[in-house]
Amino acid sequence: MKALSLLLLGSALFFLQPAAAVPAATIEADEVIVRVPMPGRTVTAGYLTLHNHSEQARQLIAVQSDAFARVELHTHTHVDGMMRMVQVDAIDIPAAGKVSLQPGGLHLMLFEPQQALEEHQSVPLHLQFDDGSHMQLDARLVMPPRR
Ligand SMILES: [Cu+2]
Repeated sequence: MKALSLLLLGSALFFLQPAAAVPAATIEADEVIVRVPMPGRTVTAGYLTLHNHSEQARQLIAVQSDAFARVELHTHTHVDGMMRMVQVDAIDIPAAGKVSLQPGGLHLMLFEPQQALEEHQSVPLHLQFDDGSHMQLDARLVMPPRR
């Protein structure tokens, strides 16, 4: 069962990242998604998990996308009992570990879509790391959760 799900995960990743040029060979990304902006909104969030297969801690320092005017690295923090989003300079990826960007925590904040964004399409993401390496990904567009 486990072998089967790993196999399925592997093929899903291959499908999601067909042309991924990955000079950052020791970093691997999965579960790469961007939410379709809510109607009338020009900002949305993106999530992914980064695995560090090296023995050195690494940092994600910047993300760009041709599909958005600007992408920021954000986290959530509690300020006076309220959840607030704040921009961060970098996201740590521990040595031989991983970091997950997910709702309520670290995330990508994507501003001003440059094209129409529809569910099941994908948008490119270009990730830059602190050691000068970089990674090109395709993020799957998903609908935001209903409230
Ligand atoms: Cu944010």
